[in-house]
This record gives sequence, C-alpha cells and structure tokens, in this order.
Amino acid sequence: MTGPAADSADAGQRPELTGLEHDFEGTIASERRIEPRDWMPDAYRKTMIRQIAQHAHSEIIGMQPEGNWVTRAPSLRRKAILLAKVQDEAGHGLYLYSAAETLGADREDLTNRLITGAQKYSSIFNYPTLTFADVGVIGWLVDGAAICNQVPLCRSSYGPYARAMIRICKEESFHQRQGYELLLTMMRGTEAQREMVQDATNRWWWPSLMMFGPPDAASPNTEQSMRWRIKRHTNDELRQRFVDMTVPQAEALGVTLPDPQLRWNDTRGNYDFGAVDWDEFKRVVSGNGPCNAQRIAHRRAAHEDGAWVREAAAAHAAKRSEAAA
Ligand code: BYC
Repeated sequence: MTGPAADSADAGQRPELTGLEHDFEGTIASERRIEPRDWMPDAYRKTMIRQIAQHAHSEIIGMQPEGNWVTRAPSLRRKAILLAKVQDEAGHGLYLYSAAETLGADREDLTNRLITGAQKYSSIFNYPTLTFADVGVIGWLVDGAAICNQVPLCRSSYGPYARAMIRICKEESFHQRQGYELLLTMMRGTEAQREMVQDATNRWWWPSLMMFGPPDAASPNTEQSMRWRIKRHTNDELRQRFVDMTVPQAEALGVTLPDPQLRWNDTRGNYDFGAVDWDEFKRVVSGNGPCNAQRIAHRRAAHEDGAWVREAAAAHAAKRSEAAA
C-alpha cells in the first residue's frame, strides 16, 4: 500500500508525508470532501470502488426479491407503489455505478465482476420472498437497516458517494414508510394476514441484522475506513442502533421479534439481543444462500438479453457525434 493510510495509526513513527499525501490527509481531517480529480492513495481508491460497487450491485440485485411480486400485487394501488419502489432501486444502482466511474472504474467491468461472483452484493437479497407480507417487511426492516447504515454515509469522505447517498436516503425513507404502512394495514386485516406478517418478520429479522456486516472483531475493513472517514460508525454500533429503533416499531405494529433474548438493558441504555448466526452469514456471502444462484442467473440473463440495447445506444451515440463533427 502506498500513501499515508498504512501509516496513520502511529503518526509518531511514520515517514514524512509528500505534499499530495499531506493535502489528502488535511482534506479528511478538516471534514472537506475528496473529489474525483484530487490525488488519493491507491488503497483509498480501491476501498471506495469496492464499497460503492458492492452497494450498486446490492441495489440492482435487490430489485429481484420485490420485483417478484409486481405482477401479483393485491391491488392497483399496491402495484403502483411497488413498481415505483423497484424503479427507485434501479436509479440508486445507476447513481452508484456513476460514482464508481468517477474513480476510474469501468461499468462493464463492474457488471462482469458481479455476474462472475468476483464482487459481492448484500447478503440480504439471497432470501426468498414467499408472501406479499415480505414486501412490507423488506420495506420496514431491510430499508430500515439500509437507512441506519446509509445516513452516516452522507458524511462519507468521498464527495460523489456522499452526495449520491443524500438522495438515496430520502428515497429509502419513503420505502421504509410504505413498508410499515402496508404492514399496519395487514395487521388491521384478518387473522391470516396477521400470521403472514409475523411469519415474514420471523424470516427477515436475523438476515436484516447481518446487513451491517461481520462483528467489529471480524471486520477487516472497518478500522481503516473509519480513519479515512468513509465509515463513521462500526458495524456493531449501527446494528445496535437498528435494534434499538426497531423494537418499539415492532411493539406498535403488534409483532414479536424472533429473539427470546431481546430485552432492555437499563445499565447500557440499549436492548440486549441474541447471537447472530455468523456461519449462516458466511454461507450466504460465499454464494451458498437460498437464492444466490437464482439471483445471479437472473442478472446474467438480463445483461445478455440487453446486449442489443447497448449496441443500438452506442451506434446511435456514434452517429450523433459524427453528425455534430
Ligand atoms: N453482505 O470489513 P467489512 C438496499 C463484506 S441495498 C455481503 O465489515 P466494510 C436495498 C464486505 O464487503 C443496501 N457482503 O466490510 C436495495 C467485505 O468484503 P471484502 C446495501 C458483506 O465494507 C434494494 C467483507 O464482507 N448497502 O438498501 O467495512 C431493495 C468484510 O466486511 C456484508 C450497502 O451496500 C453483507 N451484509 O463494511 C431494498 C451499504 N457485510 O473486503 C433495499 C454500503 C460485509 O471481502 N456498504 N460484507 O470484499 C457498507 O456500509 C459497508 O460496505 C458494509 C461492510 C457495512 C456493508
């Protein structure tokens, strides 16, 4: 690794910074943003591309579990809402791929890395959506966890990522509310509807806690990303924040979160909660979750089916620039 990043832990011993390294560190220390044309250490660029690409892939793959219900939504109103939400996820993916391009990443290359499994996407999207209550629970828990994780990223040190995140968070907030409103409606419905909501909550609760990443002690990237002010909180801090904000929402909704160890701890001022199954997390992240193969096969087919659109768009752009020359 080059640059100041590797050395910033023990400032006393580090070699003298070059002017460029000094400017980079000064920008971060004074809470200004690193912009695409600024010098940055290779490792910072690599980390940003990794995180932004993984985030973009998550948005795009994340369209599938809910997209599964667009044709079976129970009313025109629910269908219009769901369609708008899934389209928003596509938009988020596009802003994020554009942010990755400002770092020199190539869009085609990123897509190839996704469909060959070389780059990750969020573990959460490898679980099936079995009933329409899953649409509500994804909005409530998955978008709720996403907001909790992403609001601090609006202050991330890389300018294009931080700015993309502001708009994304506004839209995620709408997504979260639509999910919760759907669940409130179902809870006021029949016994069968209430059971569907409880069942979906049981299935999505633990995977939602896994969205925040491995525990801090097993998170190889957190320490450096906190120093670079890419991340503002650790994985465990955000997971705890999510649990604390979600328990009262579950109570208001009238569902039980599937964790017998969940209880308020007066001393800590937080909820205690049970152990996450990190073996399951590892299985899902390494490609062996319930829907990994299906998600990637679907994305690969969509990419191949869209080849003619990309070719036509490139031919059209070439004609226009010839005409303008
Ligand atoms: N799933 O050192 P760590 C949405 C990886 S989409 C899979 O803690 P870091 C939505 C991690 O990448 C929202 N992989 O890493 C869309 C790293 O990989 P490498 C998605 C995970 O980066 C549609 C390794 O494990 N949100 O809201 O410091 C519909 C070690 O982890 C996961 C984002 O992408 C996981 N859950 O922290 C509805 C947020 N967790 O080094 C909703 C942006 C970790 O082996 N990303 N890994 O390549 C982040 O905030 C951070 O990247 C993370 C991980 C907190 C996720």
